[in-house]
Amino acid sequence: MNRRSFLVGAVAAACLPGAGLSGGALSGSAWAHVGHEEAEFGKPGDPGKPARIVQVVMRDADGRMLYLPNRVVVRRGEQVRFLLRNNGVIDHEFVIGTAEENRRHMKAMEAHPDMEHDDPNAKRLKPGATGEIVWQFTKAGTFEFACLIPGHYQAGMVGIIVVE
Ligand SMILES: [Cu+2]
Repeated sequence: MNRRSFLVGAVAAACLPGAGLSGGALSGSAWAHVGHEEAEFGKPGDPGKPARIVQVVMRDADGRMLYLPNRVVVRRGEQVRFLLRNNGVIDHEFVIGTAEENRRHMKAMEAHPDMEHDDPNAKRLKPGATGEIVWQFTKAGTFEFACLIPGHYQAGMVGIIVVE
C-alpha cells in the first residue's frame, strides 16, 4: 500500500469491512490525508534508521483492559519502534492518533467492529501475537494510542504519548 497513507481524519470509508486497506481502496474515498505526508502526530518511520525501542503490552482481565505502559514521553523528531504484544485473551489494537481522531474513528468502528487495522500507525493483534510499528513524532503535543474495538477504550485501553 501507499506508505504515506495512514489512519487520520475521515476514516470510515477506508475501514469498511471487505474494502481492504490497500491504496486502491482509498482513492475517491473520504480519506483525509494531512498534507499527504505527515499528520499532527507524526509520520511513518523509516525501519532502516535507528529508533528508540518502546515495548507496550496489552492486557485484559477482570473487566479492565489496559496498556503497559500507558504513558510514553518522546522528543520531537524522535523515531520510535513500538514492540507490541497482546497478552490478553481477546483481540486488541494499537492505533496512534490525536484524541479527536481516535474518538471519531471509534465511532466508525462501532458500526464495523470487525474492521482489521494494519497500517503504519495501527495494528490489530490476536491473543498472544506480537507486532511492531515504527513511527516518527515530528511535532510537539500530546497524542494517544488506543484500542478502538467497541468498548475497549471505555474499559481503559488508552495511553498518552507526550512529544516534547
Ligand atoms: Cu482492545
